[in-house]
Amino acid sequence: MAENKSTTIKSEHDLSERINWFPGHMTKALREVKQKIKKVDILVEIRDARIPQASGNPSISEIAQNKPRLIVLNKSNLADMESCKRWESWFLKAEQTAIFINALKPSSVKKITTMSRRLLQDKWQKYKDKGINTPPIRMLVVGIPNTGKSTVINRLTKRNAAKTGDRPGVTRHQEWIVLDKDIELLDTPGIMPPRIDTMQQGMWLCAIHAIKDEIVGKEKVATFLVDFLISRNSSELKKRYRLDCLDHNAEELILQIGHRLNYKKHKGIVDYYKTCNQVLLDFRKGLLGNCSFEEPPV
Ligand SMILES: Nc1nc2c(ncn2[C@@H]2O[C@H](COP(=O)(O)OP(=O)(O)O)[C@@H](O)[C@H]2O)c(=O)[nH]1
Ligand SMILES: [Mg+2]
Repeated sequence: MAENKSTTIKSEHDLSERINWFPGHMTKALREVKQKIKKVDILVEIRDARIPQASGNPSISEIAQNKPRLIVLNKSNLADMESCKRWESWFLKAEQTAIFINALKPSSVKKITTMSRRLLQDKWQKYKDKGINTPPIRMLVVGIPNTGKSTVINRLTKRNAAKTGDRPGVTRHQEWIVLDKDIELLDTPGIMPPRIDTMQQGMWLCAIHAIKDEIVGKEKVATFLVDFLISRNSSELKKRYRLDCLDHNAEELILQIGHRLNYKKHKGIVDYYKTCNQVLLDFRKGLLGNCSFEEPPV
């Protein structure tokens, strides 16, 4: 993979060639996650609320060993609220437990422990009925890159530290972080590689930065994104860069944005790469408005 990393994908064929490399990486990553899963009672799968299904990894079902799974749709503060509502109903119908959170908000992250306890309630009740002392619930955070796994883990840990106050809040014994008397967290997340089935999914994953920009090239990711925002008639895009109208193609608009930002090279020519980079930075900070890429299947 390394040798091809810096090249730019020019066509769909080019991308599908790249997709073919993932299985090798996937096998190794999945093997590691599989080992971690063995140690826990519940999987907390962090996804991106802007692509609720394509930011998951279907292979997780195969290696989950029938353990309960909580799907956490993070970064909901960057997603379109109406779309989140549609997905909420979809997950309910599909009988998958999914919650929307914003990991930057402590109260939101708290939902994870509450739901985890609820998902294991019946199993733990059986222990109690038999008079067996209930073990702590052990959980593992899994997910593709950049979905917020580390942020979630840090928040869950901090919450506990704040609560306990006068004694060491985070008890580290080996690899477990004690979150509460009845709940423990494996301290390193299981990192799942993204699975790309289509060019469109690949581009969504690039937009949310689950795939490094270098794989596809910043220009291509930014062009895709601006195209998407044009299709949504994004007032935020227009406002942010003081554009007169969006009645242009993505390349033309990026050039206009470059002019507005005064990102120029010699002789006043727009620095296209720098402009694309800025658009991506702004989008990922939420400065180009809330948006969701994927809609629930009908
Ligand atoms: N806006 C927003 N940003 C988030 C949220 N959760 C995480 N981030 C940011 O997303 C980036 C990646 O988060 P990180 O926890 O490192 O992801 P990881 O690769 O899955 O461990 C960081 O810049 C976080 O600050 C969220 O709910 N909302
Ligand atoms: Mg991380």
